[in-house]
Amino acid sequence: MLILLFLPHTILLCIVSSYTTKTYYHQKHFTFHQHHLKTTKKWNDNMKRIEKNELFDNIKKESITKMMMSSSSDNESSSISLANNNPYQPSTIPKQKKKVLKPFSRYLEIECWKRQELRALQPVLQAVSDACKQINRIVQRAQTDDLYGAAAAVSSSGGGADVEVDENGNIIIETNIQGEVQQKLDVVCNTFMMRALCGSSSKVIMAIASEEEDVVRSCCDVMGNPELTTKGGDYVAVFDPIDGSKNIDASLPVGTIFGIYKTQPGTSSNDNKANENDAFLQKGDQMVAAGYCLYSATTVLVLTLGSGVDGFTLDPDKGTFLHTHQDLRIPASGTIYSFNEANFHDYNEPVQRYLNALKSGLTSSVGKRSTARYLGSLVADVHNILINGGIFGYPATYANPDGKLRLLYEGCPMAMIMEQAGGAASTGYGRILDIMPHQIHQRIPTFLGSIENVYELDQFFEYYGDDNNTDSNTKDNHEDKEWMSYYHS
Ligand code: AFP
Repeated sequence: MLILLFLPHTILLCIVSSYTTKTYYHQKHFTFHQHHLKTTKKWNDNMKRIEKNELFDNIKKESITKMMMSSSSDNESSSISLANNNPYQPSTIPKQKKKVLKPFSRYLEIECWKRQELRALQPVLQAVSDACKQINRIVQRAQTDDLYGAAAAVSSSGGGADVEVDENGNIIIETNIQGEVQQKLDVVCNTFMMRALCGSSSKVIMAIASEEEDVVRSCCDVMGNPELTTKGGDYVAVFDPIDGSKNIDASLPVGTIFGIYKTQPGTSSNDNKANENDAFLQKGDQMVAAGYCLYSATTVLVLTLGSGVDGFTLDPDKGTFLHTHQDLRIPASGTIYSFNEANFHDYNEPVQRYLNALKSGLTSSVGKRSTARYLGSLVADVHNILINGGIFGYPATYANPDGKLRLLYEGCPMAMIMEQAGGAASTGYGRILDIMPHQIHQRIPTFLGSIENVYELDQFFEYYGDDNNTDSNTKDNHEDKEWMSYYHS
C-alpha cells in the first residue's frame, strides 16, 4: 500500500533527474563544443595571420632584427630573411649551404702547378698523406690488432724493417728493424713512412733519416731497388713516424712529423754513405716542406710548402683529407703554456722565472694568468698552440742538457710550421731554423708558439741567462752560454 502511494513520486523524480543530468551533459558538451570551435577559429585565425606575417607585428621588431643580425653576421647561410620577419615560416629559412671543401690531392695539384720547384714533390706528398691515413688506421686498430707494447729486439743484419701489409693496410707479417727494442707501432709506422717517401717516385727522394733508424738509409736500400742507386734524387726526407707513441696505450693523441730538404751540391750522389749523411746536415731554413699528421678526435694533416700553412681534416666516410684550415695563422699571443712542469726544478733560471711569471699573470705577452695544457705528444701539444695561441716548451734539464726533442725530426719541421703560420721557434738563445746540425739524432731545447710569447721567453733568457747573474743558477747560466755559442755560432 505504502509502495503504491510513493510510486508515482518516485517515477516523477526519476524523469526529472534524468532530464536534468541530460541537460547538464548536453550543456557541458555544448560548452566544450563551443570552446573547441572557438579555439579552432583562433588557431585558424592565427594560421592565417602567420601566413600574412601579421602575428609577429606586436613583437618588438628590434629584438627580432637583433637576433637575425647576429645569426647572419657569422654565417650567411643560417640567417633568416629580414624582409620576412616570421622566423617560424619554413620558406623564410634558406637551405644550409654545405661548405665545399677541396680534397688534399686537388690542393696539391694546384700548389705544385703554381710553383714549378714543387712539382717533383707532388707524388711524394700525396704518398705521405696516404701513409698518414694508413697510420691513422693502425693507431685506431692498435688494441684489436695487438700492436701495443714493445717489438722484439733484433740484430742489425741488414735488410731493415719489413712489415708486410695488404692493400687495406692490414699487417700480414711483422719482422725486423735494426737495433733497439721499440714499440711495435713505431716499427709498423716507420715502414709506412719509409715506403711512402721512397716508393712514390723513383727519382725524388734520395735518402731518409728516421727517428726510428740508427743511420740514414738510401731509398734504394729501403725499397730494395738497385735502380734507385744510380738515379738518386734531389731531396732527402726526415721524419718521426709516430711521435708520443706511449700515449697510444691510453687512447691519447699521437702524431707523425716530417720534413723535406733539397740536397746541397756535393751531397746528391747516393753511392757514398758519407755524402748521404751530409745531405741531412743542413739548417732548418733550407727545408722546402714540412708537416705533421695528428691522430686525435679528428685526424688532421698540417702542411707548409714554404708559403703559409694549410690544414686538412680526414673525412672518415670518404677517406679523404679535406682542406678545412686555409692559411692557418697562429694568434699573436695566447694564454696556453705547454711544458712538462714536473721537470720545473731541473729547468734553468730563465725558464723557471718565465713559468712563474706566466702563472702569476705578470708577462706582458699574455697580460693575464696563463693556463696549462700538456699531453706529452709534441704534435698534439703544438697543434693546440697553433690553433689557440700560447707557447710549447721542452727546455734543457739537468738530466738532458740538450733537452729531449730531436732537431731534425721534431724541432725543425715544427719550427718551420710555426714560423710559416706567423709564430716563432727558439732555443731560448736564437732561432731553431738557424741551427746547423752536427749529427742526425741531435737534440735541442725547443720553444714554439705565438710570436709574442716566444719573444718574451727569449727576453727572459737574455736577462736571466746573463753571466753576471749572481743567483744560485750562475753555473747553469755559464753552461747555457757555452751551449748557445756552440749551436748558434
Ligand atoms: P715518445 O715518442 O718517446 O713518447 O716521446 C714523445 C716526445 O718526444 C714528444 O712528443 C713529447 O713532447 C715529449 O717526448 C714528452 O716528453 P716527456 O714525457 O718527458 O714530457
